[in-house]
Parts: sequence; C-alpha cells; structure tokens
Amino acid sequence: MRNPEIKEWGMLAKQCALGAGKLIEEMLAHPLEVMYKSSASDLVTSVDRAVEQLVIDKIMKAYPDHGILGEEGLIACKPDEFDTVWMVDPIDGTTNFVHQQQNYCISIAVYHKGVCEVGVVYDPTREEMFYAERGGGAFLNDEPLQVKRNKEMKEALLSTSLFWNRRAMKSGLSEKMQHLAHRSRGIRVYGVAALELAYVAAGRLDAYISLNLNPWDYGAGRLLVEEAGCMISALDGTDLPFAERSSILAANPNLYNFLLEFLMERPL
Ligand code: 2AM
Ligand code: CA
Ligand code: CA
Ligand code: CA
Repeated sequence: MRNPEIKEWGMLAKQCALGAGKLIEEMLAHPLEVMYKSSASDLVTSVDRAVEQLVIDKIMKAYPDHGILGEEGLIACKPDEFDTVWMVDPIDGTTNFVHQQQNYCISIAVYHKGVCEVGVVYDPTREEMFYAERGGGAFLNDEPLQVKRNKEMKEALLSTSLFWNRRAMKSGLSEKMQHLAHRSRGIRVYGVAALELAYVAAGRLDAYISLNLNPWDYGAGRLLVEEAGCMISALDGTDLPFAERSSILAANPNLYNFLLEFLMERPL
C-alpha cells in the first residue's frame, strides 16, 4: 500500500516553494548581496541562504526526524542515515537570478528509502508550479503533463549545461552537441537544470543533457520527467544514483535511445 504520508510531504513541499517565492519577492526589494563560492562564475546570494533556511525551518518543524540535503549546506546531513531525505536547491539558476531576476527556480525533492516520491520545481516569476508524485503523474499548476510520444529529432528542441564543462570539451561531448544542433531544431543553454528538466516534462524541451549535476539539481526534475512519460538516466544509460553527483540524459521517449547511442559512441 502507498505510504499515506507522501501526499502530506507533497503539500509541504509545495508550501515551502510558495513561501520561498514570497520571501524572494520581499528580499528583491533590497539590494542583492552577491558572493563568490569556488570562482567568479560560481555565485551565492543572501537570498539563496535565506530561502534554504526558510525551507529547513518548515521541514524540521513538521518532520524533525527527516534528513535535509541543501546546496548551501545550512544543515548537516548524511543522507544514508535517514529513511526520508529532502533535497533542496533554494535557488537553482543563481547566475540568472543575479543578472536577470528571472529564469531561476526552487527545487525540492522528497526521497524515501532512496526512492524519489515527490518532486516540486517552482518558478516564482512565472508562477509555475511543477509537481510530481511517484506513480501519481506530473502536473503544471494542477494540469496533468503527458508528452507526445512521436517526436522526431528534426523537430526537437534540446538543452544542455555542457558548454562550461572542461571534461565535455576534452571528451568531445561539446562537439557532439554541435552536431545535434544541426540534426534538431536547435539547442538552448538556460543554466537552470531543475527548470530544464521540468520543461522536458512539459514538452517545452525534448531533451536535456548535462555532466556533473548535484543531487539537489536533478532530485525533483527526475520524477517530473518520468511521470510525464519521458526517460532519464546518467549519460551512460545507468540509473540515477541516490544523493550523489551524476551526469544526466533526460529525453522524450522517442529520442532517448538515439541520443544515448550518439553521445556514448566514440568521439567524432
Ligand atoms: P545553481 O544555480 O543552483 O548553482 C546546471 O546548469 C546547474 O549548474 C545549474 O542548475 C546551476 O545551479 C549550476 N551552474 C550554472 N552555471 C554555473 C557556473 N558557471 N558554475 C557553477 N555552477 C553553475
Ligand atoms: Ca550554486
Ligand atoms: Ca542548482
Ligand atoms: Ca542553487
């Protein structure tokens, strides 16, 4: 029997995302405090941290025995030590947030015994709430999402986060993406992984390809993608791990096998 708590987790995840959206709006009335993490292109703001804290407080109040893995690390968590783990990216697309104040989202996933049960990706500027429950379908603002199954490569719109990755350049993956640009309708580079996965689920994109995503980047989006009838795995075709970094190939079911073979075969 399905765990009846899953519905409650889902409701709380949506409440956290909406609360985060409100807090972001309030904080944007004041100047942004922007700091560097590992480099000048790896940013964090006071808003990222405030949102993560807000989400942690809400989860801990409701479920003090759950684990939380957040990008900004405001709470310590060894995921393997908890039955239920929340994965939180308080602002996915911080560079977009700093430069554009749009094209960012909040991503929240709930895993139980290593399996993703709930995924929420919320875009506050467009007021778009993407929601999925395992086995219960994917939704955008309560409207069900189901992708078309007969997509062809020549009519596909792709998206990637590969281009700033040195390994992608060395391995020839960047070059392969250029080839795919010619075989498809084009490639977009939005810099907001969780939202790109939500867009694959919504059929706004037909595939998303990335190296080295963190578990909070793909945690919620993977369930949206699966529940909307698309396929997702690591770039070598293996299942996505629990609470570990991974490469990602998410695609319309009609394109997935072609993309997997094309990206895995020897360099061009
Ligand atoms: P973030 O904004 O939460 O850090 C894949 O595109 C993910 O990598 C994004 O969702 C983004 O998550 C992060 N990212 C984007 N541009 C980046 C950059 N230049 N350096 C490091 N991380 C980046
Ligand atoms: Ca970051
Ligand atoms: Ca992220
Ligand atoms: Ca982030």
